[in-house]
Amino acid sequence: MREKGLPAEAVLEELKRKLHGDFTFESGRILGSMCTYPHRLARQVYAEFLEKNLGDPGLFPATAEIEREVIQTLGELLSNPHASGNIVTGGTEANVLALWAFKNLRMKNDGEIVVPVSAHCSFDKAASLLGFKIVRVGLNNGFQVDVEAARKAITPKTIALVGIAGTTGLGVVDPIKELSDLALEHNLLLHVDAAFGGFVLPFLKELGYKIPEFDFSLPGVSSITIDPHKMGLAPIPAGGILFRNEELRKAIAWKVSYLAGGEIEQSTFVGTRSGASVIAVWALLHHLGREGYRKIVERCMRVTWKLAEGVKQVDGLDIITKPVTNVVGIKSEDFDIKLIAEKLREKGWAVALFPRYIRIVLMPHIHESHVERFLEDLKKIVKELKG
Ligand code: 0PR
Repeated sequence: MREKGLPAEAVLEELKRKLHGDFTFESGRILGSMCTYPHRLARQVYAEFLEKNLGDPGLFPATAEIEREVIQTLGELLSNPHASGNIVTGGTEANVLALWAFKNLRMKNDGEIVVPVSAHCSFDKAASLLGFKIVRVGLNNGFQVDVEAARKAITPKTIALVGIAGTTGLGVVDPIKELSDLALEHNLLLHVDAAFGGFVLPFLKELGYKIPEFDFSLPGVSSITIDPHKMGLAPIPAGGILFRNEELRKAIAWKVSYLAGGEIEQSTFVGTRSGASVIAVWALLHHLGREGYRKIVERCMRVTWKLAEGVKQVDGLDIITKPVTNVVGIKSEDFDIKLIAEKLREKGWAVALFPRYIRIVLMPHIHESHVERFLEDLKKIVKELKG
């Protein structure tokens, strides 16, 4: 550390220079991320209430009340105003918390969780932390979990099933109703990872898209992850974990008695945590409302169709499957997809590379003009590869 501090302006100058190398959402070049530029109001609110700490809610009871309201609103969005939960650091913490609760409720010596191969790696982290075994099951032609394979994977040690509503790779939705039936039939818990889809699917439904049920309206669903810092437009960190009822959440509740604000019950992984994040989510839910989120999702889907149609017209390329949400998988029978991704990155496009396809997420910061420029580069690359 330097002996004598620099003036604030000099520090800001230096930071601007140092951070120049980062991608920015405004550039429209970040095509492979599930995060986006936070909404202007959320940035303002976040900065204003930065000191609020939900790790000691006795000091900030009004902020704690705001969190309860946010959870209730998200619960309503997911067909259960009585859901119990927290705004956490992200989808990883939310998924770990759900499985932690399941473990505390059901695991004896060992336990297994049946998870689609398409699931996010946070489930592997959860298994490693919590000491249960993940049993991965394959997908059907629509890249959704194969429910029969899930059924066959159930053993006497199985505690729970996981379904995904908006997969990390392709944004598709597992047959959650069938998983819910399976969970009820075998007395298993069911966690739905809607980290991405939670802020997309309810609005697609309102826009008239045919969206299968995926939320608490299905009686077998025990918990849902829904992340405001993805399609909710909230600043990082803001994930969400909702349990069907208080009893499930209580399975991970810890009493902390010595705090300045008095004894509390904590059901998050972390102690000290951002109240500003939660307040920013509250502000967005109130400012945008259903109508605002519907408009955002509608625009994202328009851009998604434009990209999907454009890709189909490039000789040698195709989309993996018809987009269900604002995610497009680009594949090629003729060329090495890894090579195409490398060339796109050389041209300054930040795309995500999966084993068989390039994933593009049409987040709100991607406009039609960005898609047009991207398609031009894609065509150039394919032309080059053809020689
Ligand atoms: N569940 C699903 C379905 C996810 O897609 C993700 C992450 C998570 C859980 C975990 O969420 P956190 O990252 O909030 O813990 N999905 C994004 C992805 O893998 C994460 C991401 C976001 C990656 C922005 C890159 C990036 O630039 O794409």
